[in-house]
Amino acid sequence: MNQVGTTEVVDGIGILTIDYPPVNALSVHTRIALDEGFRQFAADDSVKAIVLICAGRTFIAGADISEFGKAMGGPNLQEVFDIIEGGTKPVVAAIHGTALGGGYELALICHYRIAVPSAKVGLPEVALGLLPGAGGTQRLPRIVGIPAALDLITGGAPVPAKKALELGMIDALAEEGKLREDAIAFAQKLVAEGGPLLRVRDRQDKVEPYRGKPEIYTEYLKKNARAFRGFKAPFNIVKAIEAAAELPFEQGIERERDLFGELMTSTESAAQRYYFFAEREGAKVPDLPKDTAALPVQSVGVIGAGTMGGGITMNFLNAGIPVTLVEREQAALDRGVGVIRRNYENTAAKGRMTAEQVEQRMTLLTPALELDALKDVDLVIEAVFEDMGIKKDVFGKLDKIAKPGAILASNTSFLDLDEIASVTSRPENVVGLHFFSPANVMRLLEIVRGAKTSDAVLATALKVARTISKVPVVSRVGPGFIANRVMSPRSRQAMELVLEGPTPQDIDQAIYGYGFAMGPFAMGDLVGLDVIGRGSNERTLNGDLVKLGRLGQKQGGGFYDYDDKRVASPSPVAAQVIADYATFKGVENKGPQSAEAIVARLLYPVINEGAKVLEKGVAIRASDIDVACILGYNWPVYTGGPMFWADTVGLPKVVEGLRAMGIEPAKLLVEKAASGGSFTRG
Ligand code: 3H9
Repeated sequence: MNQVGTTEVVDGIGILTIDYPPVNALSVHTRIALDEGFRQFAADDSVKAIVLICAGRTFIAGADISEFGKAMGGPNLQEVFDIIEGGTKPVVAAIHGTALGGGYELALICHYRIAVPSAKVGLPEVALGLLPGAGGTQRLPRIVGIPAALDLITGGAPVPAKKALELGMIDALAEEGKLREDAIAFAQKLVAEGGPLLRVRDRQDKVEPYRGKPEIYTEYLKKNARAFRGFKAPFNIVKAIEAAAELPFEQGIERERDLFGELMTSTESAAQRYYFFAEREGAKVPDLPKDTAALPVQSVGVIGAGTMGGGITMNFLNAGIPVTLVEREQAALDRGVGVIRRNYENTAAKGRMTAEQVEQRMTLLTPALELDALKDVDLVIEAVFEDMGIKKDVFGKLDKIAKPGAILASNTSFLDLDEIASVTSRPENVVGLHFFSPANVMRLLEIVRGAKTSDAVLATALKVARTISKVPVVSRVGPGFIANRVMSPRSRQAMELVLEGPTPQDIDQAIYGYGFAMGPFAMGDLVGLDVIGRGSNERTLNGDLVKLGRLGQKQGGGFYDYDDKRVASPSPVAAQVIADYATFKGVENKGPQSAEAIVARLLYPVINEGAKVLEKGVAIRASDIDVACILGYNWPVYTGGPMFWADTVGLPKVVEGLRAMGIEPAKLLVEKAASGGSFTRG
């Protein structure tokens, strides 16, 4: 047996322990260990039942995603599963941590599943653009029925053990910390009772009632049309689950295999698998020594109780970290605290939190009117108005108030962090923590590393991100950092293109068709054209609409007209304003364009800006740009983000497209295109 598997026999129970850090993925080594362990126990007459358990932080968390697309060595998963399922001795899967994907499918092959209360089980393959390809789509419906299986597999969320027990996904709960003992006792009881072996594949009771009802699936797809749009996996999952109801088990497995194969070779899944690793790469900073110790952050101060400050505050309260929230005026402070409370109460009203939890969080919050209240906190995050003068004033004062060693962070979204840091006596303790609005919901956190930010402060910011469940990407100082900067050409191009012929609806539809939730004009109307155009004295298209009282959805329409229910329709008034503005700018109307051309016009420049951000070392790697755009701007994840998409399109085509638009491609982009290189592959 290799080092991944260990076997022992305790009172007639064979115990196979898998130990393959970090998450016991079903790599070739794990498959060999399973294969050898189960064969050994099958041949050992002293073994009456078997417990499969894992060492480390979790049960098996799934197939080894890094093996996908490569030649598979050793026994394949099916061969291993056949040995277990075809065996004559009862097998109990003993689950802690997370039994996910192929890991939970393996547990479903076992005759019984026992888990500690803190464990979670589930089939999250959909997030990788896949479906459970090791029998999960055929076995889970046989346990939970068709409707629950549809939600569980297309949703992919891991199910906590107690809920899993209610659903039948596990058979028993073990005591926390006593999994091994309880699993052995469970197995011994099975031996003592000597009943027949139950195989999930043989069960019919839960699927039978749904046989011959194709409308279940069409209705399900209709109901979820919005959520599934653009993805491939949910559609194949629904087909596979239908097969579980309609076909004999073996044929269902074949159907699952075909549908899995289709997904495995799709661009969507390749993009989503790339994204899985990309999210985890963001926290890795090559020049940050691995052993850099993070500073303790046990208390936080937030300056500014507006939307941003309030959202930031909630992240820490959610993580159990006390926050002192400072605002200048009592009324604004009360308003900010009130919004936080209301947000929690709304969550509680939806049943996602208890009233007690609301109070627990609120007691962690200390509202204050003076910066002096921040003298003892470990980390201060400034979220005041985006103005260099104001920020410098705040940091100057903070520097005198905050205790030595406290970290001073700014939530600035485009100002020069080094200039802000320069007014303090401790620029090494200054860092940018750029949250995206709503800050309590959006998962992206851009960590801005100033010229003088110390390693310890950077390491702390990365740890803070993990503590508050954010996905970090590290940016150097530069205008707009990563997400805002690379995405800004999209709206600029839209405003230019709309003068050349394509209408706002043509452009919005093309961008929606690409996979964004909304096009730039619908978005502008939603945010408010007065808000977007604020601060500019020049004549602009937005400004012309605002002058006519067209502020967007909230008043008078904007690029669109809106009815009472805020349903949009094309606006003849806006069309005239656009035509007049085009005349003023001397732009000739060249007529409509294809959706493909519109997408290229708006999004190739984003790729170009991404290349510049990389070239200048603002972003560490292309995948950080993709993560920032996907999480910060809802760029459709199944395209992989702008840089992965650029590689899918082909860099020479992007270069050519940019030149045709009169845009000079970034040097890095040109070089990669010429040398056959890529941003994200290899
Ligand atoms: C599948 O099973 C297909 C089958 O149906 C069919 C087959 C035929 N493989 O997330 P973390 C790495 S598809 C390889 O930071 P956490 C991860 O990259 C699979 N590597 O930890 C990271 O590496 P590094 C279905 C994996 O504690 C390290 O482990 N399963 C895998 O926050 C730690 O990860 C899933 O989709 C993997 N499967 O969360 C589950 N998983 O340290 C995917 C993790 O170098 N995994 N790594 O950056 C997860 O959801 C989380 O990792 C988990 C732990 C909840 C398990």
